Amino acid sequence: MSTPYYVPEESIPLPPPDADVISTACDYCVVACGYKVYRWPVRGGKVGGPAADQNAFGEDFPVEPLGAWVAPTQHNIVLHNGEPHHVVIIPDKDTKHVNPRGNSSIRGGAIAQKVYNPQTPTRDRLKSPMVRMFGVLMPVTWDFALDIAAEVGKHVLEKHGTNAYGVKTFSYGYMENTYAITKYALRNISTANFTFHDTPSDVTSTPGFRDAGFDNFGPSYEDWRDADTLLMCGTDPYESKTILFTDWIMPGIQNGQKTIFLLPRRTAGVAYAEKNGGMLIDIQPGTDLPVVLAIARVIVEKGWEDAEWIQNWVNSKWESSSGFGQGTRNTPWQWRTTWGKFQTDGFEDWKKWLLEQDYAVPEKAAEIAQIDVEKIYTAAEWMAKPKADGTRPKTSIMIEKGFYWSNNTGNTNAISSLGIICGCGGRPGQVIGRAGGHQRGGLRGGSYPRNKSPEKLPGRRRRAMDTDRYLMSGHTRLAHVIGTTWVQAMLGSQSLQSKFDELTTRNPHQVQSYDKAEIIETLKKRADSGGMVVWDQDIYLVDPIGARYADIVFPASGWGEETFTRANGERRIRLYPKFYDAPGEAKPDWWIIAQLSKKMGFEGFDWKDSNEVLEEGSRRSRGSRKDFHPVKVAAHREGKTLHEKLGEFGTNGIQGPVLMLADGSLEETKRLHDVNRVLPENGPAGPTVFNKKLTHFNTQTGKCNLQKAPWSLFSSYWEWLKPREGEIWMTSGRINERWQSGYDDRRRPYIVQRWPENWIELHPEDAEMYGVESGDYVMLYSDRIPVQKDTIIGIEGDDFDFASLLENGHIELTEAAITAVAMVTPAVKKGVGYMDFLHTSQPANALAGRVVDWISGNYNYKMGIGQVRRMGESPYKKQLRSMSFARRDIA
Ligand SMILES: Nc1nc2c(c(=O)[nH]1)N[C@H]1C(S)=C(S)[C@@H](COP(=O)(O)OP(=O)(O)OC[C@H]3O[C@@H](n4cnc5c(=O)[nH]c(N)nc54)[C@H](O)[C@@H]3O)O[C@H]1N2
Ligand SMILES: Nc1nc2c(c(=O)[nH]1)N[C@H]1C(S)=C(S)[C@@H](COP(=O)(O)OP(=O)(O)OC[C@H]3O[C@@H](n4cnc5c(=O)[nH]c(N)nc54)[C@H](O)[C@@H]3O)O[C@H]1N2
Ligand SMILES: [Mo]
Repeated sequence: MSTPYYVPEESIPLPPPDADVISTACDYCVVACGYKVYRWPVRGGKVGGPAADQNAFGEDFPVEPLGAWVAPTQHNIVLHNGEPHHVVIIPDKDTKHVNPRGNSSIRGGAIAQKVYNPQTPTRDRLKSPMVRMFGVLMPVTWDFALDIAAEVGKHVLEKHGTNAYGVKTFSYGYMENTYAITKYALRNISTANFTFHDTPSDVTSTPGFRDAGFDNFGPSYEDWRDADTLLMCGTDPYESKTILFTDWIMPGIQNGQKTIFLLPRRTAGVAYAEKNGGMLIDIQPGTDLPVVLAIARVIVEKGWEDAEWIQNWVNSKWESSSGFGQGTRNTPWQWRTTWGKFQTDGFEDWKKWLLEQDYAVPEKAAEIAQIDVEKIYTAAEWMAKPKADGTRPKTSIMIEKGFYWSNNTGNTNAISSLGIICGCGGRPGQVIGRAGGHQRGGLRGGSYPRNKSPEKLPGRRRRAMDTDRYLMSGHTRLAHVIGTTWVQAMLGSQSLQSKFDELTTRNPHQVQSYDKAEIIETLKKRADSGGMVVWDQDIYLVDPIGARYADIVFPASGWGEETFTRANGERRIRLYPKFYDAPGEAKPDWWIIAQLSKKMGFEGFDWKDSNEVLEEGSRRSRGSRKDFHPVKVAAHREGKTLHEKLGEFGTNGIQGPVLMLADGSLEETKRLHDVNRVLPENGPAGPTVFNKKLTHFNTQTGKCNLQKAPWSLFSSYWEWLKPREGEIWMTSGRINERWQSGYDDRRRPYIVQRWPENWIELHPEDAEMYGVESGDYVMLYSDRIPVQKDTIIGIEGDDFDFASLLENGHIELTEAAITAVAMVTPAVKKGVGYMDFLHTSQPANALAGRVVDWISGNYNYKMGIGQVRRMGESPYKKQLRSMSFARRDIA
C-alpha cells in the first residue's frame, strides 16, 4: 500500500489578458462538456492580475458567489512549441450547449492534471517506442520498432492467415484515430479477429434497440429534461454522466419530472430524485426483464398504452413480414428473428404473448426481483396513465450499462417494447436512448469481414468472432492492442490472464538479442510455435498488457497533443485542437497506424496531418448519426480545411447528422426519429444523405418492431448463477470520482487519497454474516466462475443456451479471487456487493463469468458472484486521511 496524502497548492496564476484561448471539450465521459484552455508563456514571468482589465476572464477577483474561477487542479505547465507555458483549463462559461452554466464534474474539473508535466505523477507517460529484449522493454527508435512489427505482422498474415492477426482497439479515441485503425485492421488486414475495448465481438451493444428501430443516441439533452416521467435503467447519470444529470435532469426534476431509477443501489442521484418525489426500483441484479415486462403488462391491462402512436408507428403483421424478402435474411433483425423467439405481428399479437408470460405478472416479477410490487404499479401509472384532462404524460426512457450489461438481448428487447407502447421515441421529451459511456469517436475505414468469422449456426448469418474465446483457443498469433487494458476489462479476467501468460511469457521463444533480424526471427518462431506476440499502443505502460505481455510498445499522444474530432451523447461534433507538445516521441494513434501500414506494404496511408485523415474519412460518416460530410464540402467551398471549419463552431460544435440545404447552408439535427421534422421538399442537396432515421425508425418500413423478450433465453444462466449459500452477487460499476481503469486518476494525488484501491459496498446484514466492518480488508472469491471454452457449431436453436452448454461440456468452472476494502452501507441491496468495475490490480471482472449473451455475443459484465472473507483491518479503517466510509447516497 502507498501512503496517499495530498497537500493542495495554495494559489495559481491567473491568465493575463493576452493569453491564447483555445476552445475544446473534456476528454472523458460521453457528455463532453465544453472547455477553454488559456495558455501563456512562462518566460517573462507574466501573469494576470485581480482587476478585470488585468486578466483574460475580464473579471474582478475574487469573484462571487462561487469564489475563484480557477482551482489549483485546473492549472498546469506544459511545453508548447518547445517552450514552457502555463495552461489554465476550465469549463467554458460562454458555451450555449451541453454545460451551458459552465459546470463540470469532478473528473473534468481537474482535467488540467491529465496533461504531461514531468514534475507531476504524469511523468511516467510513455515517451518512446520500446522493444522487449532480454526480458526488458528498452527504448528504441520508431523505425526499429516499426520494422519489427511490420515484418512479424506480414509473416503472421502469410503463414497463419488474417484471423491470426488480432486487433483489439478503443472505439472512441477520436475519429481521426479510429478511421486509421479500422482502415488498417478491416480494409487492409481484413481480419475477423477484431473488436472494440468494451466487447469481445464487434456486435451491436443494444440488440433490442437495433431490432426495434431505435438509434442509441437519438435524443438530445433537452429531451431528458423535458420528459414528465423519466425511467432510467441501469444508470445513475449523476455518477457517470454528471453534467447530464446536474444541468439537464435536475432542472427537469425541479420542474416536476417524475424520475424512476431501476438499480440495485441507492446512489446520490437516486437520493436526489427520491427527495423530490421520484422512486428507486431496487431490483437484484439481472432481474430487469421481468420488472420491465410487468410494468408493460399493467399498462396494457389498464388500456393505458399510446394507441394512436401504436397505430401510426408500429409494424402490423404485413409490415413485419415485409422485412423477410425471398433472399438471405441479412439484416441483424432478420437474423435474430430466425429463432422465431422475438418477432410479433404487431401490438395485439405482442399483447397476447405478454399476457401469457407468468414472470411478467407483477407479483411474480416482484418476487424474482425482490422488490415491493407497488413500485411496478406506480411506475406504470407514472409512465402511461393519462392525466385528468386526457392528455398523456411525456415519457422517456434512458438505459445504460447496469441494464444492458446484465441481460443484453433480453433487457434491450423488453425495454424497447415498453418504450413503444408509452409513445417514446421521436418527439420532444418523449424519447428512448442510451445515456452513453465514452464519447462517440468511431469512424469506420473498412467493414468487418463477417464471412471470415467462425461463429456460425447452420442456415444463419455469421456473427462477429468472439475474440477472447479465439485467443483462449490459441488461434491468435499476433495481438495489436490499442488503448485498452483488455485483460482486466473482459470477463473471467484471471483465467484470460493466465492464457496470455502461457502464450507470451511462458513461450520458449523470448528475445535474447539486440539484433533486429534475430528479434524478428524469434518473434516469428513464437507465433509459429502456437504462441502469441503482442504490440501495445497506449499512453502509459499498463500492467499486464504492456508491462508484462507486450513485445513492442508504441507511445501514443492524446487529448490536447494533436488536433482531433469527436461527437458526444447528443451527436454534437466538436474539434479538440492541439494545445501543447506530446511527451518525447509519442505520436498520435493515426500516425502510428499509418507508419506501420506503410511498412507492411499497404497503400493509402500517406496523410500529412490529422485533418487529412478526417477529410478522407468524412465520406464514411455519410448517412450515419454523426454525418459531418456536408461540413467538409462547406469548408472547401469557403477555402478552409475541415478542421478549420469545425473549429469555428467552438464548444457549441455542430449537431449531427448535418444536412446541407439548397442554398449551401448547414442544418443540424436536434433529435433522430423526429416524426415532426420536415425535410427539404426537393430532396437532399449536394453531399447530403437523408437517413431514414432522421424522420422515421430504423426498420424495413420505418415503423417500430414490437418484440417479445422471453425470460427463458437468460433465466437458465441467471438461475444457475444466482447466489448460493454463503454467496452474494458481485456486481460492479462506476463512481463519480474515477475514470475507467484510473490511468489518469492514479496520477492525481487527491483521487488516490480518496480511492486508493478497490472497495466493495456490502449491505449491513451481509457484512454481519461475513463478520466484516467498514474499513476491513476482504477477500472476494469464488470457485465457480463459468467460462465458455470453445466455439461450437450449433444445430438446434437452443445449443447456445447456458443449460445446454453446461450439459454438453462447453463450460468450465474456474477459481478467482481479488481483494478489496469493505464499505458497509444500506445503500446497496441485501445480497449484492458492488465494487469499482476496473481497478487494474484488483479487477472485479475476475468474478464475472466469461459466457456471452448467446443471441448477441456481448458479455453480461454485471453478473458476478462470490463469497467474502475478512482478512483483517485495512490501514484506512482508523486513519482519517485516506478513504471515507461515509454514506454516498445523500442528496
Ligand atoms: N465517473 C465515471 N463516469 C463514467 C465512466 C467512468 O469510468 N467513471 N465510464 C464511462 C463509460 S465507458 C461508460 S460505458 C459509462 C457507463 O455508465 P453507467 O451505465 O451509468 O455506469 P455503471 O456504473 O457501469 O453502471 C450503472 C449502475 O448499474 C447498476 N447495476 C448493476 N447490475 C445491475 C443490473 O443487473 N440491473 C440494473 N438495472 N442495474 C445494475 C449498478 O448499481 C451501477 O451503479 O460511464 C461513462 N462515464
Ligand atoms: N465488470 C465490468 N466490466 C466492464 C464494464 C462494466 O461495466 N463492468 N464495462 C465495459 C466498458 S463499457 C468499458 S468502456 C471497458 C473499459 O475498459 P478499458 O478499455 O480497458 O479501460 P480504459 O481505462 O478506458 O482503457 C483505456 C486505455 O487506453 C489508454 N489511453 C488513454 N488515452 C489514449 C490514447 O489517446 N491513445 C492510446 N493508444 N491509448 C490511450 C489508457 O492509458 C488505458 O490504458 O470495460 C468493460 N468492462
Ligand atoms: Mo464503456
